[in-house]
Amino acid sequence: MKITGIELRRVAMPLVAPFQTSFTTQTERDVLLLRVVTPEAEGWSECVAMSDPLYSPEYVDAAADVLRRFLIPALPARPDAHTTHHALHPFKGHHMAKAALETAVLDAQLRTSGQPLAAFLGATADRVPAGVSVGIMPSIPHLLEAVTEYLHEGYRRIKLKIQPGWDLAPTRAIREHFGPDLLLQVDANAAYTLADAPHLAKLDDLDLLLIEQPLAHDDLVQHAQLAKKIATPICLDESIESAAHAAAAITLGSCSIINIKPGRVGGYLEARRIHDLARAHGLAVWCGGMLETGIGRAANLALAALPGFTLPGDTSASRRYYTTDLTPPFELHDGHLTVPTGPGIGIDPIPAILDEVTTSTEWIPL
Ligand code: NPG
Repeated sequence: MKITGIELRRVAMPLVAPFQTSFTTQTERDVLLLRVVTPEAEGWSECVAMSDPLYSPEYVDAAADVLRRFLIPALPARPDAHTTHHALHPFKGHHMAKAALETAVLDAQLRTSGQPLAAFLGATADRVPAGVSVGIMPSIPHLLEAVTEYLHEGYRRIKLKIQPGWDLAPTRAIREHFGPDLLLQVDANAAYTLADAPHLAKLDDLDLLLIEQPLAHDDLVQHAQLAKKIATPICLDESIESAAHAAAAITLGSCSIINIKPGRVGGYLEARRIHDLARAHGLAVWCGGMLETGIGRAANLALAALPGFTLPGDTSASRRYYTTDLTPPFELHDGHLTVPTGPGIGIDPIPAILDEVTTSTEWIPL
C-alpha cells in the first residue's frame, strides 16, 4: 500500500461535565487525529495521549513530536499494519503514538480490501455490553444521582473512580442503594500504596467485580503482594503496556483480570496478543476507554467483540462524554453498543463537525 501523506490534526472536544479521577479533573479533551492518505483509501485513528503526562509518561504534544520526527519517517515504503508494527518496534516506549500510526495504516489497509476491523481481529460478537466510568463526585448524593441516571440509560456495569478519602463510603453507598445484582467495580488509577492493604481489604465485603490499578503504574511485584492480602480481584490497566508485561503479571500473580486499551499497549495487534495470552491462562479481559471520540470508540468496539472480552468494558455511548461527537453518535440499545460492520473502523468523521473543533492541522507528505 503506497501512502501519499499523513495528516496530524488536533481537535478540542469539550466534555459534557468535568471528569475527575485520582490524578486530574478534565473538562476538555485535546485529541490528536491521524489521517493516512493512499490512492485507494483514507485511514483514520485517534491517539489516546492526554494533554499532561499524569496517566502515563506520554502526552499529546510528545506524541505529535515523536510521530513527525521518528515514527512516520520510519514507515516502510509500502506499509501494512504488520510491517508498520515491526518498523516502529526499535523505538522505545511511545505506545500511544505508535498505536495511532499503526491503526491509521490498518484502517486504510482494511478499507482498501473491504474488510471490517472486527473481522480482521477475529471478533465473534455483533454487539457488546456497555459499562460506564463514573468520576469522583462532590458528594455521595451527587454520585447516587449520576449512577441512577446511567442505569436508567441502560448501562450494564458501573465503575467508580476512587482515591484516598473517596473510596469505602461511596462504594458502600452504591452497593447498598442498588443491591447485590449491580455489576460494580472501582478504579484507583494508582492512588494507593501497599501500606493501604488493610484499608483496601475493607472493600472485600462489597462483592466488587474487581479493583483496577490500586498501586503504582510501573509496579507488578507489589500488586502480586497486594493480591495475597485482599479478596477483591485485582485488574491491571496502567501497568500493562505490552504482551510481555501481561506475561510477567500472570507469572507473578499481579492480577487476575486485564483492562486492555489498544492505545496504551501500542495498537490492536498487541491488544489481540494480550487477549490471546490472557484467554489461554484463564484471565478475563475487558476493553478500557480514554474518553475517545467516535473514531477511537469504533475501533475499540471491534476489539471488545473478541471472545475473551467476558466483562463489560468502558465502551460507553458518545453522549457520556460529548454533546456532539466527531462521527455519527454511538448509542445504547438495550445496554449494548453495536459493533461497526463497514470496512476498516467502519465509521467516518463528519467533515463540518471536524472542521468546527479543529485547532490545527499538519500535512506530512511521504
Ligand atoms: O469511558 O472512555 C471512557 C473513559 C473510562 O475511566 C475511564 N478512563 O483510567 O481508565 C481510566 C480512565 C482514563 C481516562 C484514563 C482518561 C486516562 C485518561
